[in-house]
Amino acid sequence: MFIGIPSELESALIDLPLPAWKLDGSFLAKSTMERYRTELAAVPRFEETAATLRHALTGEGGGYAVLRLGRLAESMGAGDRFLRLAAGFAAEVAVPFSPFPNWPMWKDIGVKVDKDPGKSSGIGYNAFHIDLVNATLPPDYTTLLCIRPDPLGGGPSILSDAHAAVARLSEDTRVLLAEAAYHYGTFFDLHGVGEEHKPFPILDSSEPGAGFVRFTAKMLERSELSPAHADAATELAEELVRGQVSFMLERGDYLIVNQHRVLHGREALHSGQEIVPVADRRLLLQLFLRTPGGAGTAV
Ligand SMILES: O=C(O)CCC(=O)C(=O)O
Ligand SMILES: [Fe+2]
Repeated sequence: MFIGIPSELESALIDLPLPAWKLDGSFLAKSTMERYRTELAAVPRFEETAATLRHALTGEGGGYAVLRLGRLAESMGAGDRFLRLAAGFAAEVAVPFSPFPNWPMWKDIGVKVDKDPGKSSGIGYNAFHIDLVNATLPPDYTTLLCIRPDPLGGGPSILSDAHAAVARLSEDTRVLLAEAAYHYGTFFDLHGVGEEHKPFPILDSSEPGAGFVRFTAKMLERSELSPAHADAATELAEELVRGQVSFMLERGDYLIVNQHRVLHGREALHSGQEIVPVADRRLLLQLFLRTPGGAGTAV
């Protein structure tokens, strides 16, 4: 699931004059999508790399990919021109958008030592979840671009095939997971992701292997659930861990996750974050994608 960039492609991308992106509401403007596509399609070996990426995300047994953009980040610096290239790759998968009206398209995930350690930008174990779990239309893809790994060497990413985990559970547990008995978090002023879903079922009524597994293991400690539903959710969380893969994102790695198939999270950062200057701490940039033509494309 690691996709390297052929050196021919790399050298051509370094000089590619992609313009600044424009948004139309919370979505990447059509004019930007088209301009990036036209520029990138003309670069040797781009189309085959984009096809490999799409196959990794949607093909049998797939669901996530890591594009290795580290040498590009090295030669270009991880500034705006690099972010345009990463957005160009993302736009080959689906339409980039920002659900948060007051945030830029790429949202910072830094490290905050005072935050709930288990939540985004916290220093602890970030348990398996899909992003925007309590929206009726979670983003089809979540993407994380690594600008700086943890200088102390912690925080590997974890990924797990959600439908495979569900398939290992008993029928009784699956029945409980299909009940609208779960809730998590707050929902305020979000765009392009539908309405608040509260309470929600973890499994929707679609056939096995299809639909979102609408789950966050963070609810186990932070939401009040009935004992039976809490037990079912705990079993799912355990199966996700049993099936997990884990790896460290390096500078310039671009992790793209198909939220219909794979749940993600992150192991704890290394201890001692307090003494790392804020400017040296781990930094990811997050971008969400919406599949064109799918429900929820309209702003
Ligand atoms: O820090 C990470 O690697 C993952 C963060 C994450 O999943 C999130 O903020 O939603
Ligand atoms: Fe996440």
